[in-house]
Amino acid sequence: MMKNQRILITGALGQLGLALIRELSKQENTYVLATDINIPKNELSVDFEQVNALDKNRLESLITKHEFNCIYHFAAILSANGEQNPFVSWDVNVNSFQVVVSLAIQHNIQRLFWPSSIAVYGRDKNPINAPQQVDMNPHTIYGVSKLASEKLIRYYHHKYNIDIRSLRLPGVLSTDLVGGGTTDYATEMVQAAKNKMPYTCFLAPQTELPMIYIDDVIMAIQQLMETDFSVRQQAHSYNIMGFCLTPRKLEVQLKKLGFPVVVNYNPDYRQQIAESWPRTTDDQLAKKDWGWSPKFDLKKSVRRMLS
Ligand code: AKB
Repeated sequence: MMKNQRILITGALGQLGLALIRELSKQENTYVLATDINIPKNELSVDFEQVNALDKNRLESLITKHEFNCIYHFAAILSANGEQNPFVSWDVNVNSFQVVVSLAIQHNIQRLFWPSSIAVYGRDKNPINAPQQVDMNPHTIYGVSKLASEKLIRYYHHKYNIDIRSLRLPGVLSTDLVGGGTTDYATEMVQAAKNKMPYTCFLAPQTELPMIYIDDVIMAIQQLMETDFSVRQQAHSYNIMGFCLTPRKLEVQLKKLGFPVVVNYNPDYRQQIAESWPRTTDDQLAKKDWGWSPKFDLKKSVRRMLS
């Protein structure tokens, strides 16, 4: 781990940011500044500034003031929301990446983390065990922007030797739901079960997608950020996944755990997005390069979310 970490987080009020803040707050010798375009609903355990991740001048003044040596860049518009306005989605997803990476190069930031997504795969993907490297033709602007940024990671790594670490994430189960994603149904259904409310699921009952529990994501991010890599190993967006889930499997699991949720199925445009993604991904490379091994299966994840 880097000694005296000085960390900047963009898009900090999303699912990943909030969980990472909780984890980083436990660490000694670590200063964290969380930033987001929105303001927090609840008090955070770290400093916060309201910043648009496209505002290069504002970010630069914060980098100069706080002398960060590490950035987690989470600001993004997710798959379902992205389809409402592809141009805005590209702007936020790719141009904020450009802003953050250019500042990181200019200010000698040692290490950056940026999450990619299974959305980089398209209809012509291998639906089962989707390989780490394969032709990719994403179906959403979110996937297109993630794939473009994956390519930029490689390019900037070769051109400027900048150390950007990345995971290609499946749907993430957590209690911090922010919204706008296609895999959000899982967190929404658990919330509904917890609150004894009926739930209308926007995906069909048998729609299979790869999923992961948030604690495994945070563990993976930390492992990846702390690994001493050879040059060859940097510049990958590593596939990782926990388990394969369908809405029906989740409904059954909730009932087994004593939460008799009533689920209605009413698939909408998000069904097409889900069907363009793989059902499972091959995460062998992450296992080989830095020892990835998930700890949470479906039952353990749902139990944790309900507790
Ligand atoms: C989404 O559903 O858009 C995200 C993702 C899979 O990247 N959760």
